[in-house]
Amino acid sequence: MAVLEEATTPFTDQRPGTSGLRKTVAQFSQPGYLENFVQAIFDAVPELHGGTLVLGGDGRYYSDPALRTILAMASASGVGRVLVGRRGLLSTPACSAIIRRRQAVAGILLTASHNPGGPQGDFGVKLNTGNGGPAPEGVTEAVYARSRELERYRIVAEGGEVDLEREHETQIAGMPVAVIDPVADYKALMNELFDFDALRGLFASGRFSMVFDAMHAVTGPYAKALLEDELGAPPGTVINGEPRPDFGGGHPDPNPTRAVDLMARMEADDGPDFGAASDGDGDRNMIVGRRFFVSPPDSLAVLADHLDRIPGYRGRVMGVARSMPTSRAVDRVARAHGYEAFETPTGWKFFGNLLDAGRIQLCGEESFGTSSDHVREKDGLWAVLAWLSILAERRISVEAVVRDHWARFGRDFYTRHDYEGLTREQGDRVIQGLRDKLGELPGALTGPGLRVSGADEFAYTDPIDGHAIEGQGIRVTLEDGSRVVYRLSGTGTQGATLRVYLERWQGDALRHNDELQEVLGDLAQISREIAEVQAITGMVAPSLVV
Ligand code: VG1
Ligand code: CO
Repeated sequence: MAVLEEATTPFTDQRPGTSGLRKTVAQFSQPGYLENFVQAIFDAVPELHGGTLVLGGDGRYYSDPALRTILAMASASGVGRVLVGRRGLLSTPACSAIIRRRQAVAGILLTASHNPGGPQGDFGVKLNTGNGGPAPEGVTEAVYARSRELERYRIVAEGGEVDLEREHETQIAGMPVAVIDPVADYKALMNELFDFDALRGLFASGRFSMVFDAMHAVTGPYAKALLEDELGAPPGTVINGEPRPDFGGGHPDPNPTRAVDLMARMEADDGPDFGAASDGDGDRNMIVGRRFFVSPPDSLAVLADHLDRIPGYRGRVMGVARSMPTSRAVDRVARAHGYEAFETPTGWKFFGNLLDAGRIQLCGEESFGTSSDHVREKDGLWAVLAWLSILAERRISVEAVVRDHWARFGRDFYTRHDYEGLTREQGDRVIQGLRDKLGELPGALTGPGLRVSGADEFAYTDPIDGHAIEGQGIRVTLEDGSRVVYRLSGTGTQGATLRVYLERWQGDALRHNDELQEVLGDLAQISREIAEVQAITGMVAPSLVV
């Protein structure tokens, strides 16, 4: 085989974020840029020599050339075998499932998740390890270190010709390559967890309808195969179901602001009973009822309350976890059920050890991510099937399920305010400013008259391996128990985004109307006042409210 050694420039970039390397397409198309990072992966993950690699992505622009480069580089670096999704497609949770079911040693996912795609959009390379989860910090650090010293990468001359449109087995310079059905393993796994007959019964009842918005991203084929073909939902249940390189020009982030088609349908008088959407790579989910949005922390809490009634989980739920900025609603459910409850930093990789150790079976983040121990990633469609299971059993509306939850546990009013488009320097100044006054905040009286009762910066020690990490967000609590959390986004590709998370628990939630932002209005004001948002950023209000 002819292995070529090509020159590349050592990386001078900042370290990859929580979700691997995520950059603009323009940055990725610089000569040797993608190659540098990919070679660093092959060098830093020795298991790949002779091992099986799973390869795919959300189908975004630039995926095709990148797939072909990675295949030819894998061959040159001695990878044992590559399983690649047909048309280069694999959702993040499906990739995780395939790694686990087929004993692969790693996965490379070409995705920038919910970031927009297209020539002006973003691209990304994400590394998963043999447990099917995002590479832990030790591995990403090793890749990063290697990327900074690399001057050459290895690639075979042949390899650009693999037909990715059909399932078949082939080879590239001696390395076996299988082009596989992206959906089959995932569908089989869902069938093991959920009672498909019960879900079929729900659709067959004629008294239930749903719409799933795939946002022209990777979940279209998965949702059609599961909901329409397998469970009998009528054709047309899945909208925007054809994956497109630019996601149809949209922003594949499943929240009420971005999933406009779905929200419009759910507002209609004769709208569907149940709505859901997923993001670019299929790991996120938004759940909505008719004219009723379910906040992700509430969705997590409701799932925790019902999980042991779903076949795959009966009698084996021991614990649940949430990321720190996620509301504490799920903690109350854990207490009621006698489950252990964990609070982890933002980012799915922090759930990995707890899942591997069997300490938790369910986990979630406020950013529309929920999943269980069936994979080591967030799983958008899993959450949809879990909600369908609840609805099939209880035969009441989404709104009734959530209102019943609030009546039993109280309500955690919750919202996230994003201040986007800041410079890095502005973002850092906000966080540093808060850090500097952590000591003087407790006892301080805020403008709206509430006193601060506590302030700290979240640090985490992994209960399984003892790994410690600091600087994971600033937490401020008020005397009435409300909480304000501040952190900077780690997934953006330009500038900085300040995320401010607001929450207030009320036991008599049913007495309130649904004016969420009103209930949290004073907290929003307090959050800006404490962090001096206007003085530092010039912004008087968030640019995105979720
Ligand atoms: C965001 C979310 C975080 C999530 C991460 C990756 O990170 O807040 O909860 O784990 O995206 O999600 P940040 O640092 O921008 O706040 V995904 O769908 O890109 O895997
Ligand atoms: Co995602």
